[in-house]
Amino acid sequence: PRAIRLSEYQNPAFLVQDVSLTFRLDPHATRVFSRISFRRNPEGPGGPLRLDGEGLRLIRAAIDGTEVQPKILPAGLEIDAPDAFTWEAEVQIDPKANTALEGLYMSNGMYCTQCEAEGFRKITYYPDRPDVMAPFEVRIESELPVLLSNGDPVERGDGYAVWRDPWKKPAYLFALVAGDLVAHSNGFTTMEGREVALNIWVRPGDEDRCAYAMDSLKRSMRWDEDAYGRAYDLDVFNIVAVDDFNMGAMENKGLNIFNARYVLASPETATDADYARIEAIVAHEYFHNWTGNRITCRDWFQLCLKEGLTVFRDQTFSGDERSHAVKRIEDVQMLRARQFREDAGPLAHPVRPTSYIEINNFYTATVYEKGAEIIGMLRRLIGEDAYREGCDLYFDRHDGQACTIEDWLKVFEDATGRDLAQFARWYAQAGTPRVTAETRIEGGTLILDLAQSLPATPGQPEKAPQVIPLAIGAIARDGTEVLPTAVVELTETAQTFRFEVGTDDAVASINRGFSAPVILDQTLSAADRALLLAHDTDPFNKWEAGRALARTALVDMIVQSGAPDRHFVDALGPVISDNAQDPAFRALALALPSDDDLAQALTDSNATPDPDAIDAARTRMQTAVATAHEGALDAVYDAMKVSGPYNPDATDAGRRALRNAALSLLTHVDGGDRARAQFAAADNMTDCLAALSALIRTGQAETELQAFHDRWQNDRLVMDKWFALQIAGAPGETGLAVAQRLVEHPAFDWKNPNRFRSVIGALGMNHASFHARSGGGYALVADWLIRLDPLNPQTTARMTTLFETWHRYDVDRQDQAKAALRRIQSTEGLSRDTSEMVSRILG
Ligand code: HT7
Ligand code: ZN
Repeated sequence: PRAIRLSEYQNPAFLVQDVSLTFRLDPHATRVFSRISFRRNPEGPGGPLRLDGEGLRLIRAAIDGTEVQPKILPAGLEIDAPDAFTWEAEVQIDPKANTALEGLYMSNGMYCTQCEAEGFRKITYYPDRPDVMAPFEVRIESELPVLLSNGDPVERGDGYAVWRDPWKKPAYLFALVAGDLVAHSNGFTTMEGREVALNIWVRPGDEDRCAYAMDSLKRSMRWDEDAYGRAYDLDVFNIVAVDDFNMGAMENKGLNIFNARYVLASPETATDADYARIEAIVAHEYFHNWTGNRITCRDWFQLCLKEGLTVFRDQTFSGDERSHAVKRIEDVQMLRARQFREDAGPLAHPVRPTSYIEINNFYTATVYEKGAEIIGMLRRLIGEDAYREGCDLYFDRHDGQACTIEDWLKVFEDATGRDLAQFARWYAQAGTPRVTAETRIEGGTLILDLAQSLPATPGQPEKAPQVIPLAIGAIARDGTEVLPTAVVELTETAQTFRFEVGTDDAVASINRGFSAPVILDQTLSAADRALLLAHDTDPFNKWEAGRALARTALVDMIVQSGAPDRHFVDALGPVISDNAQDPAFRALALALPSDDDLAQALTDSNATPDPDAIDAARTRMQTAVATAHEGALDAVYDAMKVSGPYNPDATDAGRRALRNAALSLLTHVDGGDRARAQFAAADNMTDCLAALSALIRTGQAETELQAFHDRWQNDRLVMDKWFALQIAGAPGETGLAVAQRLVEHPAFDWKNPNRFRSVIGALGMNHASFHARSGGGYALVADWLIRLDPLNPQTTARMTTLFETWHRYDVDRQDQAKAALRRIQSTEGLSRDTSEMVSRILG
C-alpha cells in the first residue's frame, strides 16, 4: 500500500454545502440514502468527483435527479460532475458482519458508529477527509426505542427520528446510535443562558452507575467556560456507553460514544483510578467540542492540533479538580512509560508525522501526550495571560475551519510578537531530547552548564537544537530554598546560566514540574538526591529525587547483585510517616519504578536487561523497605483507614492509595494476613483489588480469586479486572502460565476488545512473563494477534506495540521476538494496519 504524505496535501476538489442521510436499519441489510449538495472548490485541483467508499454495495446513484453509473474504484468511486449539483446515492451495508468496529456496527443488539479516522466511508460514499465540513440532517428508521444522531432532535414518530446538526462538521464526527437503552438524565445552563439536556444512555440495569460521569460532565462544562470562555452550543448533549469499542471514547458532535468502562462506575465495581479516568475522559471528549469539532484538523497529519491540545486541557482540568502536584507526577509517569518508550524504539515519529500508511496507527502517545507537553511548554514560555489571549484569538479567527499547526502557532505569534519558528521544531523532530546539566557554585553564584542533544530516529538522522524551557531552583544543604523557581530557555546546543544563591553549598533542582519532556542527565550524589527528596519545594522534583534514588539503587542491585541500598531505604522513612505531606503524594513516592522502567534504565546504561533479575530485585527491595519500616507502615495502614460512605474524591482516594501502598509492602512481611482480612472486609473495589493484587504477588490468592469470580461473573467490566489482575500481577514468569490457562476460560470472549486487552494486553504488561526466557510469552501474544487481525485490525495493530522494545533484550530473546513478529508478518491476508506496524517494529 502507498504511503500518504503531508507534502502531497491538496485542497479538496469539491466542497459540501449540506448533507441529508436516511438510515433504514437492518442487522444485515441496512440501507443508507444520501442527498448531498456539492460545489466545486475554486481553490481545488479540478477534475472529476471522487468519493471515498469501502465495503459498500451501491444500489443507485444520481446527479441532479438523473441516474448515473459512476466508475467503481477499489477505495471509492469517480464520476464527471458539474460545478454545483446534488448527489444522491443508495447503498447497502451489513452492520452485523462488521467486526472491525469502524463505520456502522452492532454491539449487543445496539447499532453504533465509529467514524474517526476514516470510518464514514464504510457507511456511504463521501469525501471522507476532515477539511470537508458540512451541516448534517439524519433520519433514522427503526423500531428500536432509542434513535440518536448528532445535533438537536427535530422530529420523532412511530419507527423514525430526525436529527439536525446545524454546525458544520467533517464526516469523522458523524454518529448514529439505535438500541434498547435507558437514560440517566440531568441538565446544565450555560453561561450564555442555554438550557442543555444531558443524557447518558446505557443498557437497562446500568443507569445507577452513571452519576459520576454525569457529575464529571457538568464540572467539565463549567470549567471550559471559566478557563477558556467556551460554552456548549446545542440544546442536547448525549453520551452513549458501548461494550465493544476499539478505543476509550469518541467526541462525535453532540453524541459522544464511550467504551462502557469509561462511563460506568459504582463504589463496589470501580476503583479510585477508574473514577479519575472517567472524569478525565468525559472531560477530554467534552473539551473536543471546541478543540476538534468547532475547529478541526485540515488533514490527519495535524491530529496533534486537536489531540495534544485537548489532552493538555483535560490534564489541566483534572489538576484543578484534584491536585496539580499529584496529577503532574501521574502524567509524567505515563509519558515516560508510553511516549519515552515509543521515542526510544523503532516506532519513534514526530508529533506531526509526515507520512503514514494507516492513520489509525498514529493515534499514539507521541501525538497525544507529547503533543500535550508541547502546549504546556508554550504556556510556560509565553505566560498564562498570553496563552489565554492566543487561545481566544484561535477560537475567534478559526471557528468553523479545518486548521494546521501553523495556524495554531500563528495566533500566539500574533498575540505575543514572539517568533515561534524554533519552537515549531518540537512538532517536526522525533525523539526525546537529552539535557546534560553540570552545576558548580563559585562565590555564591550557581553556574549551570547545560547541553542538549536529540538522538537519531527512523528517517531523521540529523536534528537541530530546540527551545527547551527549564524551571530551575536550588536548595541549600540546610534544607532552605535559596533559589525560587526561575525559567531558563535553552536554545543552543550548549549554554551557561548563572544565578545568585548566596551560599556555596546548595543543590540545583532542575526541570521543576517537568517543565520540558526531556531526559535530564544531572550527576547528583545519593546525599544530594536525599536532600531534594526531603526539602525540595517543587513537589515534582521532590518525587523525582526519590525515584532517581530508587532507580539507581535497583540498577546497582541488578547489575552487581548487591544488597538494597540503605540510603534509599532510610530516605523512605519520612515519606511513610510525615503526615504533613499529602497522602496521595506519599503513595506515589513509595512506589518503586516498574520493571519496564528498570529495563529502560538498564538499556540507557548499556546493560542488557534480565527480566527475572529485575523482578527479583524489585521484590527484594520491597521486602527490605517493609522490614525496615514495618512499624511505621503498620501505623500508616491504620491511620489512613477511611471511614464513612465511599467517596471517590481526591482526599479519600489519596488516603486509600497510601494505605494500599503500605498494604502492598506489608504483604512482603506478614504472610498476607492483612491483605486477606482487607479482601474479606472491603466494601469498595479499590480496597478489594488492592488486597487481591497484594495476594496475587505472593502466589497465594486462589481462594480469593475464586470468591471474586463467583461474586462478579456476570459483570463484564469487573470480570475484565479479574482476568487482567491475575495475569499482569503474577510474580516472575508465572503470568505466562496463568495467561495460557485463561485463554481457555469460557468467559474469555476474545472478540470483545476490552476482554482481549485484559488477557493478552495484561500478559504484555507483565514484564517477566511476556519476556519469559522460553519465548512462550511472545508466541502466545503472536498467536492471538494473528487470530484477531482478520476481525479487528485496529485493535490488533495497536497491540503489536507490546513488541516495540524487542531490541533491548539478549540475542535469544531478540530472536524469539523477531520470530514471533515475522510469523505475524507472513500471515496471509494480514491487514494493512498490522502489516504497517510489524514492518516498522522490525525496522
Ligand atoms: N478522537 C478519538 C479517537 C478515536 C479513534 C481513533 C481511531 C479509531 C478509533 C477511535 N476511537 C476514538 C478519541 C479521542 O481522542 O478523544
Ligand atoms: Zn481526543
